[in-house]
Amino acid sequence: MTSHPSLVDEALAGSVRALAKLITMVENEMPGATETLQQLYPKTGQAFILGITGPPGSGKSTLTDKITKELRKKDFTVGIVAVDPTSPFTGGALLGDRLRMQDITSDEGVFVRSMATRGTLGGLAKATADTIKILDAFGKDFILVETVGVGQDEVDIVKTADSTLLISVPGLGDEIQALKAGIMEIGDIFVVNKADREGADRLVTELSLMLDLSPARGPWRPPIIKTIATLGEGVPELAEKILEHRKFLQEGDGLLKKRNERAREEIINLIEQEISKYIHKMLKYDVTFYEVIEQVVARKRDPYSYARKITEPFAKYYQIYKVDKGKS
Ligand SMILES: Nc1nc2c(ncn2[C@@H]2O[C@H](COP(=O)(O)OP(=O)(O)O)[C@@H](O)[C@H]2O)c(=O)[nH]1
Ligand SMILES: [Mg+2]
Repeated sequence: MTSHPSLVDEALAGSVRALAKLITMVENEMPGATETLQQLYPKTGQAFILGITGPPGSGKSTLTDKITKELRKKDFTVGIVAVDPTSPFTGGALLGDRLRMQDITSDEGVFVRSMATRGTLGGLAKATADTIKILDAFGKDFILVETVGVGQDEVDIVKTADSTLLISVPGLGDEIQALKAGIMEIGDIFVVNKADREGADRLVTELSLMLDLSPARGPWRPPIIKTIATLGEGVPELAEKILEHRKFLQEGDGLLKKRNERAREEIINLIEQEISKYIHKMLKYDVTFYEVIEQVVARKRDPYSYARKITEPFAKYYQIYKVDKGKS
């Protein structure tokens, strides 16, 4: 397997097509994907990754578009990764949405990528993380990741962000309940969008109370910003808060801490994937495995001791490893 030096070189020279091809290749785990990521890895770590999450229809795509324009005014380059399958970046857009997006998609400083829907969300999280790395390696200053904030899997995607915007809107009825369901703590900046609607101020108050009640969150108190995304109202203030949070993380040890935690999880995931890849290969070619299955079903043996037997080399290796690491 080889990496794709030509694609990498073309993308580095500024070819948007090469960049898109490279992402497709890595997304689909085509041959050379890992080598490409290996090659690009030293160039990553420069971009600031901003997660944008909230319920469907809350205005994530509209805000992503407006925040991008604000960042472009400050001469930052921007990569957008839309994980939300209904977002207007995804081609299935309504005409109005497509027109709305047009000026950012024709801007050279902006690269938009929609993630294809995956069979498994684990796969989606990995594909998203890999896409972010590629955009990072190719010099985007900011990478905005739009994702629907509904389940644990989306929360996992948001975990790849340095900073997260949590969008809510008035008039959903149980919006606070929805936020409480596990995602409140991931918000670094709270956005009350559709502030042209009734109930926006009440929602701000409720959010503020909830933040007061939530357990110690450290020195950063998430600000709450009201926006009307369609009109761009409140977006300059929001962009300022984003830059403020970035500065806060960079000047303290926040960014390093987040990235250490992320690297730790990533390394462990990769090791697990490698090991499980070999176990699957082994069992695939092991003709006696079918017998084992039959015996387990017939209760002639138990699955636990078989699992131990297959992984025995790791257990042995661990004994050596333990002593070895203990010494040095
Ligand atoms: N009234 C109002 N409508 C908005 C606002 N922001 C977005 N919308 C509309 O809400 C709909 C959903 O927006 P979209 O950005 O696609 O939401 P997403 O599903 O969270 O990405 C669109 O029709 C937008 O034009 C706002 O601040 N006020
Ligand atoms: Mg959307």
